[in-house]
Amino acid sequence: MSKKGDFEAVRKDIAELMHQPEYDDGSAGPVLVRLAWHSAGTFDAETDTGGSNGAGMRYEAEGGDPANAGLQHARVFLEPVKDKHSWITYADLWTLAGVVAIKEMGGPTIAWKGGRTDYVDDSKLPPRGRLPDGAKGADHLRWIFYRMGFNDQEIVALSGAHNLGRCHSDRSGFEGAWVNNPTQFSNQYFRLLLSLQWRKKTLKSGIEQFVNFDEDSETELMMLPTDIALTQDKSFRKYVELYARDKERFFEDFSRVFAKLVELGIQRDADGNITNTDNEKGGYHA
Ligand code: CCH
Repeated sequence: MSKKGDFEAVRKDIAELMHQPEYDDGSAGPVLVRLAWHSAGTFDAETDTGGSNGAGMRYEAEGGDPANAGLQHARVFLEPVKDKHSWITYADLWTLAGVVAIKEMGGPTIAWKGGRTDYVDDSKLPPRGRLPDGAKGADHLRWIFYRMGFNDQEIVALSGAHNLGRCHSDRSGFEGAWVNNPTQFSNQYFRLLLSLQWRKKTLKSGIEQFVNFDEDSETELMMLPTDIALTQDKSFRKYVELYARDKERFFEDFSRVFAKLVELGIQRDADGNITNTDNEKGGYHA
């Protein structure tokens, strides 16, 4: 048990659980990043509902959303950290784990503040369908991400997280990894989007994705229809080109936009305390 508020101790323990030789590509990192993103990516600016505060994914209404299939693995990885530092809220733990995982996998430092609570306000619960559907196109991406308050450049920067991890046929139905080294954060995803020829492939399940056979590694890489849409839409493509040629710029923009993602729906006072949640009902004051 660490001292209440000792986020450094929590960061250290998250970093230590990253190495998981039996799991996927040997790292818990990618699925932790996806957990952070899905916990926050339900936000709707207009109704001020959804977002990471409240850690609603612990409950069936949100956790059982098919879009969240597989994220129980991430939550299970983090359970020993929660046991050890029981003062931390799940809402803080999940978002912090994403930030730590990105750094551990060679990505940028991302600003992060604690203070989220685990109090679930039923009136703020997001309905299902708030997360993006990989089978769709550019209009769908805008519809989903504009709702959270992101612009085209931010959508492309965030999509660069697909440098990490893979698709699982028993989770989303899609199959495979986007890049050859899916536990190393880089701008490879953008470079491959532009440099390889992607052809449509229909999986046995009937699901369509894009693939390229990589001669060097003798593995088949994949892209979702939404990934390919980033190269077909003029406004999105500009930023795919920028991030493919300028890794530093991608790291900077990704860092800023991921920090914004995990703060969606959270208002803070000058001291950093969250002001728009019922702190009396649980949680930790920053
Ligand atoms: Fe994603 N993502 N994502 N994604 N994603 C999947 C996996 C990961 C979409 C669909 C999918 C973001 C945006 C989108 C990660 C991070 C981010 C999968 C496979 C699908 C499908 C799931 C499976 O089968 O396990 C779509 C559509 C969008 C639209 O923009 C954003 C934004 C982020 C983070 C900033 C990461 C990481 C993974 C890998 C997870 C793993 O388990 O390896």
